[in-house]
Amino acid sequence: MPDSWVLCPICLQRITWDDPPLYRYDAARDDYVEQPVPPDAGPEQLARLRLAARVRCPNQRGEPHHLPASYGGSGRPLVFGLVGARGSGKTHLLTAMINAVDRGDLYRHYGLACWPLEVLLHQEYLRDNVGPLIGGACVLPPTPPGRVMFADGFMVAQEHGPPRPVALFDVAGDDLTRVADATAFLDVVDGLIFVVDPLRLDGPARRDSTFGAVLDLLRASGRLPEVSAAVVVNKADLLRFEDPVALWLRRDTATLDPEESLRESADVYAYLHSRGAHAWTRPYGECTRATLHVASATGSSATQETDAGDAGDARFAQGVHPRRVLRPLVSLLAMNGALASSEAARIGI
Ligand SMILES: Nc1nc2c(ncn2[C@@H]2O[C@H](COP(=O)(O)OP(=O)(O)O)[C@@H](O)[C@H]2O)c(=O)[nH]1
Ligand SMILES: [Mg+2]
Ligand SMILES: [Zn+2]
Repeated sequence: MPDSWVLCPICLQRITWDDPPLYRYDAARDDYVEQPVPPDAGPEQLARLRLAARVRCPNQRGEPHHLPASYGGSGRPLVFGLVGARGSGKTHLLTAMINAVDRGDLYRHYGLACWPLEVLLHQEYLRDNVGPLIGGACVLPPTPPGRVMFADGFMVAQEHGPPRPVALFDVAGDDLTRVADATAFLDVVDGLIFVVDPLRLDGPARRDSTFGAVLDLLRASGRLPEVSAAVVVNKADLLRFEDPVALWLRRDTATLDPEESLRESADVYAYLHSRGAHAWTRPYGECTRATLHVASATGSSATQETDAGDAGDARFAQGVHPRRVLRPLVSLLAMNGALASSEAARIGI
């Protein structure tokens, strides 16, 4: 009999899944408690118990985390991550994206039902990231270097389809190539969001070494053909006088249209080339399926509230108004079959 193991989407370890003990989330205690199974429970009662039950990941490193009891049967998780230089806006973009998912945009516009993969970690992410940025218009603190972090995850399901786990990782800056757990991440990643920082387009290097480094690692391990890419020109609010970037940023359509996706990709590609930023388009040329996007995580730049220059006090004085942040994720879901339709099949080809 083959070993029954699954990939934990949170710590990225292989874990054995052999009739594990059940837990349930107890809202009053705000924690997981063991879920006893009555010895005389019938199959229907068992099925009902399992529906809400959780299994604790046996990996002792890091925070304890729990997966849906149905996880063992739900197939390999989709693992997505953000790549880009420090300061390119990965954390803000991911936060705006998760906010959009959390308020139900994937279901409303694309018919994809979503629920949290891990209740406690999801609540933590809302409290530490989504609340301060979207609710408080605060600049989020820089991600500590040297880490590949599980940010949040969802179970996603199309009508009548089986649920699929999706895990999102916030990768800390330029040192992905030097971090030990980056290897574990790159060994299983399915889709990458490459974040282009327009502020670097004027710099002398006109490149982002993280893009090339990740592509080179994936090529070396033979995984490049399996990984899809969404290249995002983030902070596009800074480019509001630059056609066609500005035109795309103002569009507010939320449908999965391969024609439109191709036009946006072609425009962004041409824009990056016109700025001499060829290295930034590498993922488009090298990954089998890829799209290019325009987005703004926050809608405007942050301003310093005090004149003391305290980093902690920076805020978005005009409020936070994310633009087109969900599309890169929608494209990855389409390119990886979690969003399946005749339109989705033509995204990123
Ligand atoms: N104008 C503008 N600034 C942004 C946007 N997204 C992020 N920033 C700024 O970029 C800086 C770095 O963002 P962060 O998400 O921490 O970058 P990371 O290091 O790639 O995770 C922050 O100070 C933000 O204020 C955006 O969409 N527009
Ligand atoms: Mg960050
Ligand atoms: Zn785990």
